[in-house]
Amino acid sequence: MTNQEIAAAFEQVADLLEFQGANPFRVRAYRNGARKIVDLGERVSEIVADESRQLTDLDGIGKDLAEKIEQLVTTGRLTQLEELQSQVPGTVLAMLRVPGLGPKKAAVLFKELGVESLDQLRAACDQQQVRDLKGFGAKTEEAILKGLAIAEQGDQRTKWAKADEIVTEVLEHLRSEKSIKRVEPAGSYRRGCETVGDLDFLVEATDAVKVMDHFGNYPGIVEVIARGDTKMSVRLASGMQMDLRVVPKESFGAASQYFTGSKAHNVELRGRAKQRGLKINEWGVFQVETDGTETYLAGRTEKDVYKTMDLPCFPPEIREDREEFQWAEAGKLPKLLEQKDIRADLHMHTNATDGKATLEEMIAAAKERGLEYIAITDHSQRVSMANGLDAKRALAQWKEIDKLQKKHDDIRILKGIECDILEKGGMDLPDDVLAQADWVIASVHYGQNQPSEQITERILGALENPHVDIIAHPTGRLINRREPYAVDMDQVFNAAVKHKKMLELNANPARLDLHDQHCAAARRLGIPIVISTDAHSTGGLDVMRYGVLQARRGGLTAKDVANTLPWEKFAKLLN
Ligand code: DGT
Ligand code: CA
Ligand code: CA
Ligand code: ZN
Repeated sequence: MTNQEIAAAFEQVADLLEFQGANPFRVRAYRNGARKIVDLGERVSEIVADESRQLTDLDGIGKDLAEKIEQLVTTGRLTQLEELQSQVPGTVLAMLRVPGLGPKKAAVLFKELGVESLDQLRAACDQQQVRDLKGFGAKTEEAILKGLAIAEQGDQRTKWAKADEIVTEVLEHLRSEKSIKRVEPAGSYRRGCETVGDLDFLVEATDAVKVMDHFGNYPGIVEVIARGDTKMSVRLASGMQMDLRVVPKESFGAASQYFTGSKAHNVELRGRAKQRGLKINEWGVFQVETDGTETYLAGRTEKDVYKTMDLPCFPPEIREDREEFQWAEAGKLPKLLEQKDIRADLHMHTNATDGKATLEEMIAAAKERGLEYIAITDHSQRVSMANGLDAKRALAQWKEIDKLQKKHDDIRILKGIECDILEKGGMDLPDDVLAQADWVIASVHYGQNQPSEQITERILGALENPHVDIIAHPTGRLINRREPYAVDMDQVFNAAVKHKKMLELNANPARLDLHDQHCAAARRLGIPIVISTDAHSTGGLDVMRYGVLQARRGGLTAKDVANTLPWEKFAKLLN
């Protein structure tokens, strides 16, 4: 069981207790526990397994939480959570997941209006009953309606980063079974999609029964949905489904190809095969004779499968039936970006604003990660919640950076700022201040709900400012939580070309903004993309890999990404 899953269970307990009107201190204990577990630098399950260590030694974890963690790790379940869930209707649980609607508000809706499902909630909002409740108002009602739309379109898809944690654990579990020769993930996870619906695993083994028994023992499984001779589907406590298939050696590549998808890519591939008198399925590639007999041609590796079609073994990230077949035919399959190509990280915060680490700690962490140049980009004054920098504090920080630069000759530290684009348009700091920075990021944090024309104007205004180098998280979406701004991206792309600006691919797994198709569009237009972590702690620097994956899905090569350039070349691009 991952730390994330344990934390999610505690968050759910807290939500349900709060919904029931439990003692706020009790509620807070669970929330604090959840946060502690997420922030912990190591796996809780390992501490449980280690006889020489005690969970209660961790700060913020008392005897009660420790017992619950042990139960979760060893059985994959939490009796207390199950009891609470049985006391509250399932439809109310769905309500708690509506963004903008916490357990407290849900309790009021339940008590005052008898609302206990998403449908009833929508009806109450439509009839404008919600705005009259104490502590709600028209704005809240609107926010709930928006949240409903997100909840209804299924927030059950899991963010890739979280899926990756689960996959890592499941692979480790599966590989401990000796009779398993090979196991590989497939599906949308392997294609690096920003969210995944369910997880797909392929196993090469001779004894399918043994494999499936072992798979079923994975802690955290709450339900076996189906089990056949070679296929098994299970559900995890988080609700995530996992499919496992056992395949013979001669079909492993064919099965990998088939179950990696995407469906659209497979449909195109099979259509092409048919034209050649071939048949491709999860068992292999077969020559179909006129009398209907089939001869096995290939299937051990994916490469063999594609080779029968004179196609290259496409990187999974681009198997979407977008441009990959044309690229292959023209012999122009891009050599996709790799993590090792990244030389710089140009968006990070320190504890001068809302970061956790000091300037020096961020520099040290960047060096540890082998970065050749970085930009320190704390928030500007408008972001008062984050203690944003005014002109004076920004200039003082840059002076400090000049000093530190002298101590570090092995990394280049850019004096940067993440400057807000004001609601009424214009930058949050005066031009003569921005002129003294090496690197200016422009961001929208306020007025995100403005109509398209207005918010687009603001961003175009920033692109026209000669001191601005780049727009951060250009669409503002938060996966599963917040829709993108109504910004007209075509205009943003055109302005970026015209004013020779860069665009950020924010690597935070909750943002991944620009999304993959935007990256592809930027590439076609020759707009340099900068992949940045937007780190708010030293550990935050490690999210770069999610951005790299997203860039690969957009078909980006090292050449398309500016922070792959050596410093001298990047400096030239800046000027
Ligand atoms: P997901 O789970 O919704 O994030 O997306 P996938 O792509 O993982 O889809 P999933 O789990 O339903 O199936 C895994 C792969 O299996 C899918 O990418 C392609 C293949 N596949 C599934 N159903 C079909 C089908 O009806 N036709 C074809 N050609 N391929 C299929
Ligand atoms: Ca899947
Ligand atoms: Ca599946
Ligand atoms: Zn930032």
